[in-house]
Amino acid sequence: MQDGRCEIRVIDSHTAGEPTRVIVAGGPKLGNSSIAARLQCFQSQYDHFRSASVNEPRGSDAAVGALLCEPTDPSCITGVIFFNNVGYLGMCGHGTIGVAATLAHLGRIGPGTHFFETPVGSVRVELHETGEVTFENVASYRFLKDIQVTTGGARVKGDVAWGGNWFFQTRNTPCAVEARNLEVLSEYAWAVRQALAANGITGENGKEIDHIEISADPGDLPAHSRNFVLCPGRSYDRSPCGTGTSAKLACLYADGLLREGDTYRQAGILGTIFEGRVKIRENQIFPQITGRAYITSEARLILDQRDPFKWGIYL
Ligand code: PYC
Repeated sequence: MQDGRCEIRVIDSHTAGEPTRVIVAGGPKLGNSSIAARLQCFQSQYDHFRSASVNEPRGSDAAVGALLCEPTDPSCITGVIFFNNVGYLGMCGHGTIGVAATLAHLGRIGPGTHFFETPVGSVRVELHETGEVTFENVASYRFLKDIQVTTGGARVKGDVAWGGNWFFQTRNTPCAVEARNLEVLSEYAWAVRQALAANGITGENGKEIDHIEISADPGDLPAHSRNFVLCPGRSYDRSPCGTGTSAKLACLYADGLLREGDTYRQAGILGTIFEGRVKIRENQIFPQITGRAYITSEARLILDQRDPFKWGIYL
């Protein structure tokens, strides 16, 4: 804090429409423990930094933040902790692509292979000469198949799967999966999330299922399916969701509907597309997702101690 104010330096990008705000300087100092332990420290001691950087009035409900930190694994170029308007993420696919684009923008990486250390494991990131990015996610898997809940009298059936975050994957939908129906889709997905919680349906080890993915046929889009993904803070993913696509690929592979090396094109609610494949190692499914991010701004967030909302609108 200097002259009653402090500054956080950020670089903003969007990946297939979904924003990422990377904190490159001025973030909290979280020590040298594992990235998962540093996430706990961020959450318990510095949560106001999360709110200040992604919540209004500086951010938006859709913004995902990424705090860069020193990796513990020397083969990684950076550690990264992802967060959003209500809390923290294990991994973030669109965010990983955004971090790669940001590091390239800063001249810290060039085309080639790099590793990022996240709270749920290391991910391999390939920056292509074209500017596209492919990341190989942490091992992904289906945990529960054909789970059924009822909401508003309607039965909803789907799978619970891990793709770096916990997802409920369903093909049930109250309307066409198109941007004109965002409000109806959001209400429905929120009700599904609440019904899962009310029925005690969780991910492994009781972990909350905080992402709901509704998949449908892609219509005229050059894709295999189109999705709508509701994120933990009730905002929808503008991109096809990298961790959601990973969880979906794991389910498709488990059902014999996708083979190693096949390309699966996942469209999101805005019509933007991620390309996915799976790699199998030691009987585990490693999704590989390709997309592209664009840098939209470089900024210094100013936290003025006289400002009643210096830590964001923090409800
Ligand atoms: O791309 O994995 C993703 C993601 C998670 C939440 C928002 N985007």
